[in-house]
Amino acid sequence: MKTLFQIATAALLAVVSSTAAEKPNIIVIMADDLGYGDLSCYGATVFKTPNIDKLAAQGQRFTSGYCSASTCTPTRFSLLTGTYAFRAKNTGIAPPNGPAIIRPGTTTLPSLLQQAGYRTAVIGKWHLGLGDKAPDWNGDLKPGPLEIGFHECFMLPTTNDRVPQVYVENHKVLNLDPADPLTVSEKPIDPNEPTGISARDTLKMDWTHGHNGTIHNGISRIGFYTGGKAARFRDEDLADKWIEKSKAYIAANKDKPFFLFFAAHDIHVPRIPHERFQGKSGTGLRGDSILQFDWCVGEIMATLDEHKLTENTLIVLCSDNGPVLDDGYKDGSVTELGKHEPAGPFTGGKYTVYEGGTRTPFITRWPGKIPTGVSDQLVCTIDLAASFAALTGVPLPEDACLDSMDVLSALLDDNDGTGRDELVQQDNGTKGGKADFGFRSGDWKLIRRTSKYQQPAKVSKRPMPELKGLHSLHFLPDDPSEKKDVSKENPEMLKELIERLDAIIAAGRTRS
Ligand code: NG6
Ligand code: CA
Repeated sequence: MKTLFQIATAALLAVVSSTAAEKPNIIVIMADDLGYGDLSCYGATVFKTPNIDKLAAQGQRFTSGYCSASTCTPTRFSLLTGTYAFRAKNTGIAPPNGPAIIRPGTTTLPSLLQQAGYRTAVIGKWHLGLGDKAPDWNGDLKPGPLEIGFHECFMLPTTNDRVPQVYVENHKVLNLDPADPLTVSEKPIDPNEPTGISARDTLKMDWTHGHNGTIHNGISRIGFYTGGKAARFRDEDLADKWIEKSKAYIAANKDKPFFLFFAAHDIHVPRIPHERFQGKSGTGLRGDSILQFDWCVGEIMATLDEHKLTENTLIVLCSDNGPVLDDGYKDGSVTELGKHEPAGPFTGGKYTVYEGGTRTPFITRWPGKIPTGVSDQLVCTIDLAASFAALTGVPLPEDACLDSMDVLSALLDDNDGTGRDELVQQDNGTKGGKADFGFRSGDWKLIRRTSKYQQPAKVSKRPMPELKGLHSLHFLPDDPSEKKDVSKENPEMLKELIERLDAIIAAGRTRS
């Protein structure tokens, strides 16, 4: 039984916290496969990203900003649920017919913001599955984003190298003609439909591995589909469509707090930016796609200016995993790379637990609230749920967002804010439910693999370090590129970090 004093104190605290809460618009811009070195504000010199550079100059640019995994689906799972993906089943790269991974009833970043009174939307790539057992392409595509906290969505169901090339608006495939139903399969459906193998000579972009299923827009994909012809889009138009929809969403919600998850498809394969960006970066279509992404960021910033929302909008720019060059298509990413370093000073990239796999661009801007500068605080995309809940005054349920840390002061402050002390990094985590782990603790980094096999990242002309065992230990200030295993010289530290990682895994949560 509570005493009157306790009730009065609780009521007072509630008033204090609700008045302390702020409700700026929040836009999370997540790039796809964008590496630490892919922006000129992070050291790229071969081409320039002026819009993102401007965003960074007006806010904080983080040097230890991470995503939680080195592939898309687990990072997005963790962004939205605030829980490490390795704790949940089936959080590896989602296939074309994969069901909804985040189940209705889960507390999510957008559901928390809905509680705070926000309008919420996701525009862009989803890649977290749709439907109860599988997507019902010709019916209602649910559960999906609308069942876990988004009021609206306009998106690409998985990735654009996976079938089908259609937009999903709320629960429906957009422009689907019922007379031409859409069928999606892992196996060939119609033997007469040309594929990347049977009609390889007709392709406008050849494949290097996988990606030899159904052909659409001259590009063969992962998987097969028939029908839905009127609903199919051109790859070249994706970014323009995301911007058109985002502009409309911002305009429609300019008078209330809104949350936009702008999930760009750039710079994932197939890298087919709009014709106006092709050939512009000097590093092939991969760099051209970075220019397109930069344009998108500029359009979002201009839209905020137009509606006088800039001062009242918190933007977080991040990536879903580190960079990759050849990810299945001959798109010039290797041959035209030149001296560009997609992972900056780091080793590895997408699919790896080296720093290059998860240490990625991370920028926050909120004019007047966030001082300008560079921050070395450790922050991660998984922390946005708890941090936005703290910002907007929404209490986190005990059993939700199990690994999301409130790093709001680090996101908003100039270096005196508090970031994380430690972070678990993972790969795609599909090896029988296990994952390769990176574990950063202060300046130390433990790498722990499940096998000696390490998918080569090949994102740099610099060679990957040679693997000697399942563990390695690195002291990042001396060895940012994780080339020097110092575990022999520091057996105590190695032991401590392995035990700590095991404890984090066993505890089932890290948020107290
Ligand atoms: C891999 C694909 C790769 C990419 C990745 C997902 C092959 C050989 N490789 O399986 O091209 O689609 O999945 O990328 O098919 S992610 O950024 O969405 O995680
Ligand atoms: Ca990705």
